[in-house]
Amino acid sequence: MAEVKTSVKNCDASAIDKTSSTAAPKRSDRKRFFTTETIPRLSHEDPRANELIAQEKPVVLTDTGLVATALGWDLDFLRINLGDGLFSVYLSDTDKFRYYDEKKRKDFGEDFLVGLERRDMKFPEFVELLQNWKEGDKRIYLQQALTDGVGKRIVIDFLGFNWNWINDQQKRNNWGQLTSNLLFIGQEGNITPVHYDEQQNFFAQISGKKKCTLFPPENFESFYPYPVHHPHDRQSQVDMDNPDFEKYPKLKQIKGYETVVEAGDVLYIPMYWWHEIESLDDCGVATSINFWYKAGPTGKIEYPLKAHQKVAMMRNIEKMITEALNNYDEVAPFMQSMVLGRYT
Ligand code: QVN
Ligand code: ZN
Repeated sequence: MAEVKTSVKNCDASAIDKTSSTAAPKRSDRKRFFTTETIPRLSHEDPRANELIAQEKPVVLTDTGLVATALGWDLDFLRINLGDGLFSVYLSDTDKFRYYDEKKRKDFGEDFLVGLERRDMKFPEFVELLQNWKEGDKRIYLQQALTDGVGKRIVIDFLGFNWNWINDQQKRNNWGQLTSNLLFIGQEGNITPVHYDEQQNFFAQISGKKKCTLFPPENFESFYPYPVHHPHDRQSQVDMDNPDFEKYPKLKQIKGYETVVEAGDVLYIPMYWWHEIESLDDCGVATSINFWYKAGPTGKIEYPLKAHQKVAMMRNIEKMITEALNNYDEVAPFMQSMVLGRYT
């Protein structure tokens, strides 16, 4: 009988025993408590793709060529061409990278614990950490704006992105300006916990695989997001790998949309949609670039309001109350006296 490999990881193709199940890249084996539908994968020329984007529904575009010029950006190439500026690298004690707003953290005070540390380092130092990484070490995730300071080759590739297609999308959907391109380089197994952003996002995969799970803005109540003034604003308080249904009963109602993006794929993540992103084991790092766009001007308001419009309203009202009270401790009692026994 053929020997079955027990090692979790074996990236040397020649060493892979074709008869054992380890021949295929190891996919995530996280247990989930919700059901999902698959996000459609379409050509950017398929009219249904533009329809989905116009309706603010997720879709994977398989052939935009958006970042075709970046598909050769492996670690060796980046080490040579990225330039010798400093890069933001996050280090986590666990597989979760739950980000926090550094400004809100200062204001928040209290004993706010973070399992996440940011360290600025030169790119070769990051590559060294990756290559010497062993089980038990902190996990690492690089996040850097793709702007000034990068080498000439990178600038050329950047200018070669399919700006025609993406500028056309921006116009067609009446979005605001492009605010940033972030480059993410993550270790396999890293998880960005479920959160929403206040921007439209074309999320382009360059290498490796990411499992992306999205939930519509209607799920606001189910995810119990942190208060707006909290450093974890826009993130769910729920631990999706260890859900506490007693504390968060509406969590049971969620139903997701999922996909695995690979090099060349572009996932549209609509504004205010919840998303969780997991880098899968694919024998290397998972590299992505996102394209974040401001919302367009508000058009004619139609009733009933959409879920994402109510989320925006709640955020503004919450901010007003917090500012007016000028004391975080008074926010909860204030909101409760407003509704308890009156609107409940
Ligand atoms: C990574 C700080 C995502 C994608 C998500 C980004 C992680 C955000 C989006 C991912 C991050 C490293 C340091 C922040 O949520 O909106 O593009 O994991 O790809
Ligand atoms: Zn996000």
